[in-house]
Amino acid sequence: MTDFNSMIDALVACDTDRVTQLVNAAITEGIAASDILNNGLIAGMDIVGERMENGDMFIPEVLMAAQAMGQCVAVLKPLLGEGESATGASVLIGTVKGDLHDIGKNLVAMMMESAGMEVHNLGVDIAPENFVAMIKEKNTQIVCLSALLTTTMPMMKQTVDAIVESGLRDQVKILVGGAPVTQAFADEIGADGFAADAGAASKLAKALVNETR
Ligand code: B12
Repeated sequence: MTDFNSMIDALVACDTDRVTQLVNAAITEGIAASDILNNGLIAGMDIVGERMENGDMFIPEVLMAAQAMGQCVAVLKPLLGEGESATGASVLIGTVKGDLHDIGKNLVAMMMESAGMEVHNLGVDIAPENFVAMIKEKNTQIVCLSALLTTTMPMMKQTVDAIVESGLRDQVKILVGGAPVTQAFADEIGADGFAADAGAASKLAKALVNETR
């Protein structure tokens, strides 16, 4: 029987082998990949975050937990498909300049890919001008900006502003997300949408693509 607490404990303990083993066991038991992700892995990362904040866990350990999470996400990836597709939509996704967090952004990319979108994942620490250059190169319809730090949220606004200045604003829909980001912030900086998790992000992207067709 799957016990999400053991999975959470193993992730918090940075025990990659154990957490991977528990994820595989849960899959064999028929637990939905999205439940494993939300109730096991993301719940575990939340505890890692709290410990980090309280000074009970340090960067090297947080990185190890993040790596363990990455390995499990790779196992879940083929199982996270999403039915209805938005085939052909070209999506750009990246973490804004100054920010190196990529786990959530990669999950969003993965959900969008499995929904049939053509996703160009630019990586982390992406400057506004690089987003602009890639929109031109990839003929993008949806731009997704991720930020996990309150200090890099203003870079989202700078990126939106750079897209406006480049004259490309009417061609793209801009989505923003990441733990500190809210709908109110998205409205304030002139983005087209916000979603709190990868599943909702993918649904929103599909809805926006269908709207513009
Ligand atoms: C793992 C981690 C790290 C790892 C990152 C490894 C990696 N490859 O990503 C490392 C160790 C490198 C790291 C470094 C730092 N971190 Co850090 N980190 C975290 C931690 C524990 C987990 C983040 C995570 O992966 N969560 C799981 C994913 C799945 O969730 P998510 O990212 O929120 O994504 C979901 C949604 O937000 C949404 N989403 C995400 N992106 C997008 C984009 C769009 C368009 C949409 C629609 C939706 C969307 O969908 C995702 C999936 O459902 C968080 C704590 C936390 N619980 O958030 C701290 C945290 C974000 N870090 C923090 C800090 C302070 C730092 C450092 C400054 C620490 C330091 N002193 O050096 C550095 C900064 C480095 C930098 N320049 O970026 C703080 C930020 C505080 C703040 N107010 O800004 C946090 C909150 C920890 C804390 N409580 O103090 N960190």
